[in-house]
Amino acid sequence: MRFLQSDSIERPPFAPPYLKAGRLLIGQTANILQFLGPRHGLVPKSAGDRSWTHELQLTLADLVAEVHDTHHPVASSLYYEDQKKEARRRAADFLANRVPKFLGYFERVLERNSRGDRFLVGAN
Ligand SMILES: N[C@@H](CCC(=O)N[C@@H](CS)C(=O)NCC(=O)O)C(=O)O
Repeated sequence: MRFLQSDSIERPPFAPPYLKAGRLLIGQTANILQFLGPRHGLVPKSAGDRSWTHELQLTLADLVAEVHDTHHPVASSLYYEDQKKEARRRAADFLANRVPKFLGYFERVLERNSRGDRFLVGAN
């Protein structure tokens, strides 16, 4: 984290993870994947498919943030031990309502992918 506070970095990422690729320093998981995907042949070529892939990744980022918040429902800066009561309520609601909504969504995306229901985007 000290590295990210160095004055010599013109475009500092807010937090890990970040990717250093030559002279580039790229933060935010979805942004890192958007950079790596085309370079490693992991996304289709069309702009529409790439935008859709990125949309799904951003939705996954929303899910990850909600998972985090089950343990830090009052404040990220507080220890889990200091917000256990609220965490219990938040986790119960998360499991009852949010997990089915997110997983139901991704199930539908899988089913509706006309190029193969084993993948969210494209045929592989
Ligand atoms: N939206 C970011 C989240 C990154 C993140 O939550 N990083 C954590 C460590 S894995 C962190 O250091 N957060 C510091 C903070 O939120 O203050 C991503 O998808 O990469």
